[in-house]
Amino acid sequence: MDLGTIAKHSTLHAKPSGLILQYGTAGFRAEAEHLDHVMFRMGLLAVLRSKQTKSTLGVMVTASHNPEEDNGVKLVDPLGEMLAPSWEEHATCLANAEEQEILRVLANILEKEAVDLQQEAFVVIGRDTRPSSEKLSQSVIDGVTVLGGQVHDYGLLTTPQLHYMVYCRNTGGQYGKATTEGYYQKLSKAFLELTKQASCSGDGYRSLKVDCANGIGALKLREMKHYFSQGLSVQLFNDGTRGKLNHLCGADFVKGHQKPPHGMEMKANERCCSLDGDADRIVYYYHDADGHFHLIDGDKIATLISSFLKELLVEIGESLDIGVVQTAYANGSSTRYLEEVMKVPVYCTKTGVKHLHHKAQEFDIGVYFEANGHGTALFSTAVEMKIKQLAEELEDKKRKAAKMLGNIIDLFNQAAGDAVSDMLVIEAILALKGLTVQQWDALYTDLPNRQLKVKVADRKVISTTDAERRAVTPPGLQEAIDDLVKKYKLSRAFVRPSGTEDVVRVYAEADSQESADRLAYEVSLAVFRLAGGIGERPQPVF
Ligand code: 16G
Ligand code: MG
Repeated sequence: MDLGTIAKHSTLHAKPSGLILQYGTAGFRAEAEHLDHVMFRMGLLAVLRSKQTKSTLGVMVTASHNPEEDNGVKLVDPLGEMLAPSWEEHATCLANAEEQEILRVLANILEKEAVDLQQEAFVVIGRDTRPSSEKLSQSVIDGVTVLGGQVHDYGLLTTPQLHYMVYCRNTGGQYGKATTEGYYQKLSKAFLELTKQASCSGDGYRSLKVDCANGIGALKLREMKHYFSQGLSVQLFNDGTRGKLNHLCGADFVKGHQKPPHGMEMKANERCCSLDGDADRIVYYYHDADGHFHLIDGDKIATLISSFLKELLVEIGESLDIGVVQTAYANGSSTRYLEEVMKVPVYCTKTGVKHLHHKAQEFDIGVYFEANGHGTALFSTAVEMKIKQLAEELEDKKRKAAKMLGNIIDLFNQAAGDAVSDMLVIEAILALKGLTVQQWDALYTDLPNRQLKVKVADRKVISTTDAERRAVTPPGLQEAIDDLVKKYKLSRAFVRPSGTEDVVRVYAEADSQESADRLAYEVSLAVFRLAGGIGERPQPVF
C-alpha cells in the first residue's frame, strides 16, 4: 500500500477536528455533513476486513428511521451478518483518528488482525434515498479504491437487499443471484408457490396498503410488485414522490406514537403496514369499525410466524428444535402466549439485531423479532436440506406441508431481517390460514406499556445484566425499581442506556395504561435521582 497516496486522499475527506463518533448498535449515525471522513475510512476498513476474511464485504449508507438530514454507515460481514465486535472497535478507532494518526491506526489493525495485504479485496456498496447518500457512498468508494480494493456499487438498495447480495456472493450463488432481479425472483417465486396452496374462496383478491416512509422501500416495491401481483396487490403510500423521509410516517413513527402514518387512506378493518426508511423493519395495523387504532408489532408478527412453522412441523411429523428470540421490550403477553399456549421456548437477548440473530442461529429454526419490527426466521442448512428432501419423499398432506415449509425457507431473508420478505411471509400465512387482520390481532391482548427517556450526565453509569432486564449499577437503582414494580399488577420495568441516542430508556408495563404510565414515571424519577439526571426533572405522563 502506498502510504503517501492514502494520506493524501484522506486529507480530501478531512475529519472535523475534535469530532468523536461511536460505531453504535447499527453502525455510525450522525448528521450527514459530519460523515464524509467516516465514509472514506469505512471504505478503507472494509478492504482490510475483506482481505482478512478472503470474502466480499458490504457497506451500506443509510440512517434507517432517523431524520432525512442524518446519515450513517454500517459494514456487512461475509455471511450477511453485522460486523464482528472486535472490528467494531477498529471502526471506532479509525473513525476518530486525527489526520496525522490515520496511518498508525491502519498499521495497528493490520497487525492485530494479521491482514495479508497481498490478498485481493472486494467490496459491494448500497445506499438509501437520502439526498446526502450518493455523495457519501462516493467517499466510501474512494476509500476502497485507494487501498486497491475492487468495488461494485449497487446504488439504491434496501439494507436487507445489500445483506442478501453479500450473502449470495460469498456462497457461490447457491443462495441466489446477487442482483436485484435475482432477489425479486427468488422471493416472488416462493411467495407465489406458497399462496397457490391457499383456498381461493372467501377473501378473494388480496390487497395490502403499504406506507413506505418516503424511502427506498417505495422504489424497490414499485420494481418488485409486478413479480408477485398474481398473489398480492400492494398499494403504496408515502412513496417518496412528495413527503420527506420518515417524517410523520414509517414503522418507527407508527410504533412510537401508536397511531397511523400521515398520508395513508385507511378504511375500517383494512390491513395496512409500514416500513422504515431502509426497509428492514415492518409493523402492521388497522382501524376497527369504531375507529380505534390497533397496532400489530414485531411480537405479534413473531407469534404468527412461529405458530405457523410449528403447525407445519407437526403436520410433517418432524420434531425440530424451534425457538423464539425476543428482547426485554417484548410485550409480556406475547412471551406468555408463546410459552404457555404455543409451547414454544422463548429466549431474551440484548437490544440490537446482531444479538437476536446470533441467538436464533442456535436452533434448527430460530424466529427472532424485536417489538419494533426488526426480524426474520433462520433455518440451519441441515434443516433446509432435510425439509426439501422430505418435500420430494413424503406422501400427500405431509408432502404438501414440507413443500410449504421449503417455500417459507426461501422466502425469509436468511441474511438479515427484511421488511419486504417478512411482509410476503405474513401475507402468505394469513392467506393460507384464512385469517383476517382482526383475528390475527386477537391472538392475545398486549399489556399496556409506556416508554420514556431520561437525560443523565453520563449514561454509561448504568450497566445492566440478564439481557438488559436488571441494572447492576448505579448502586440502589435496581432495588428502587423492584420496590416500584411491586406496587402494580402484572407489572415489569427496566432501564437501559440507549445505543443510538444520549439518553437512558425506561420501559414499564402493567395491567392498565394508568399503572404503566405511573410506573414509567416513577422509574424515570429513580433514574434521574440515582444515575445523575440533568436538565428538567421527568414529568408525569398522565
Ligand atoms: C438500532 C438497532 C435496533 C435497535 C435499536 C435500539 C439494528 C439494525 N438496529 O436501531 O435493532 O432496536 O438500535 O436503539 O441493529 P436504542 O439503543 O437507542 O434503544
Ligand atoms: Mg432500519
